[in-house]
Amino acid sequence: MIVDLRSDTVTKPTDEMRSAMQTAEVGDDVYSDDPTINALEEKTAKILGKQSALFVPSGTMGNLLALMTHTTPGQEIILGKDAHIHIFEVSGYARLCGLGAKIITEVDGKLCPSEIEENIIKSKNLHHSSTGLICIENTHNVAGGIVKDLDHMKSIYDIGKKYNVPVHLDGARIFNAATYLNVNVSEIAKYADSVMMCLSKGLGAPVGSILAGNADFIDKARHNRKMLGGGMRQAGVLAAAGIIALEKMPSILKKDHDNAKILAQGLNKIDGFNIDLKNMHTNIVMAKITFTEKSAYDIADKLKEFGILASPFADDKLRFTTNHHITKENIIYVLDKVKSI
Ligand code: TLP
Repeated sequence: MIVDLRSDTVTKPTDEMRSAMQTAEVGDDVYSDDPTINALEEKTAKILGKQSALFVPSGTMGNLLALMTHTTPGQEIILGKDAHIHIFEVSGYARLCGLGAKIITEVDGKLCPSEIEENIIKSKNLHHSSTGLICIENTHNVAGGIVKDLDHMKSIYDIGKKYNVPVHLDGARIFNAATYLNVNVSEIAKYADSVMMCLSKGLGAPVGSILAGNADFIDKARHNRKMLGGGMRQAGVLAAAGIIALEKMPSILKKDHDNAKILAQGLNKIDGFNIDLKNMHTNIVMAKITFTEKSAYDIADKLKEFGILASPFADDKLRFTTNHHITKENIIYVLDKVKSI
């Protein structure tokens, strides 16, 4: 048996997605001729409460387009030290967008609003650049799937408005955040000028993410997507799965969260594993490994012998991510094997 808890990106398309892919109407999306992509973009814009949306191959490209479209080279962005954009996107903000960064502290996946305010460049000065964007992440991956509440989102958005600096939300898992908060995703998205969300994670689509924002921003992002080679032609076969992901999959995320909680509670009872249960909000269990003689990498290797796959994030951090293929029985099996090692 294989229990793959490395990520929710490992999910395979459902049968319904596969049949929708087979029958999807397609056209050349670079000419805006793909009806299925157009339908997906319209549907997602509506769900997120934004004017417009753009289908992109990956979350990384969606974030990169947001950075590139909101800013001009030489500006600075403000983001957290553990932000996915900072640590998992190959420093694209510097290499491809020519941006500097003010990297600030994060506590429980939250940026401190006053620290954001301090780091915004407020006056014109020969020596300084200017602040082009504030980036936030909800749910926060490295912090263990933590959800930022709406008041916190608003407090950051208000600072952005005060200084005329746009806010971009890396909402790769915004549906997980909405499930936890029991709100519509638009309630979260309204506190950001642009939002990137992934169809290919907990929602189970094989490929694709969405960037959403106002119409002018998305027109410019579409142009930048072409420059990056992201004009995808007859990709309606992929968008068809994305539509099913949006329609059918959000309701199953609660089950993933419940399974993650059972796993976290069980692991926390095992010596050498420590999980911050009060911050167990969604489908990511970030276990702190407290063994001195065994690292997260050693434990991941050992678990592989039982067909259990997990992601070491550091010597002392092992990530388990539930997804729609994972059952409660799988979790019981994992806990049993972890105890045995
Ligand atoms: N995250 C992946 C890995 O890159 C770590 C994962 O397995 O969790 N924003 C956030 C918050 C993400 O977690 C990810 C993917 C992305 C953006 C990028 O999405 P993709 O993989 O589609 O480029």
